[in-house]
Amino acid sequence: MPTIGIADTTFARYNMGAAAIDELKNSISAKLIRVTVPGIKDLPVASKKLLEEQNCDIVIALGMPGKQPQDKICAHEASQGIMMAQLMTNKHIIEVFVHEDEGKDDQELKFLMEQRSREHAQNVVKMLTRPEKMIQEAGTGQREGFADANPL
Ligand code: RDL
Ligand code: RDL
Ligand code: RDL
Repeated sequence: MPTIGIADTTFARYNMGAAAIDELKNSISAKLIRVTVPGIKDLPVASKKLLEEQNCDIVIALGMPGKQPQDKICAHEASQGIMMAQLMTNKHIIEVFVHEDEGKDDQELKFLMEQRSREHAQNVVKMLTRPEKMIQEAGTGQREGFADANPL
């Protein structure tokens, strides 16, 4: 049975970790280990600890970069840390970021945070148990949250 780590933040305005966990529970028989940290810059080490100390096979890291310019820089830095943690552990950390300004209002933002968390949880399941399904979807314009893009 695989072990999946879930790392999320208290900064986010929606419980992204709960959405991901609900989706995982309905889709895969796995041990789930959750950790919540203050913000996205804390996700890289939280994820690395899940991979190395809790022996997770994969981690889903969820967070919400805010609207301000300093938040966008913070998101870029957090992403770089998440990528570094992946390279250091040779394991995937699926980064689920929803920028606060991606939704035109609170309702749409809530929808996007819920939906992107769930769709990336499905990516985690596929990468872990059915990598051939990912190959079938290659080049099909998949997006998480809003509608997929048109394949050419
Ligand atoms: O280590 C404590 C904090 O520095 C860390 O939690 C940061 O990720 C918090 N944070 C910011 O400092 C910031 O300027 C966050 C954001 N912006 C942000 O947009 N989203 C976050 N955290 O999740
Ligand atoms: O780890 C899961 C995702 O974070 C990761 O697959 C990203 O590469 C997905 N992604 C974005 O989050 C984004 O804002 C992509 C793009 N933009 C993009 O322009 N092209 C991509 N992925 O292939
Ligand atoms: O094609 C429209 C959007 O997908 C595009 O604007 C993306 O850049 C939005 N986006 C993010 O900003 C992000 O941080 C996406 C992701 N993460 C993601 O993981 N999956 C997406 N979009 O489909």
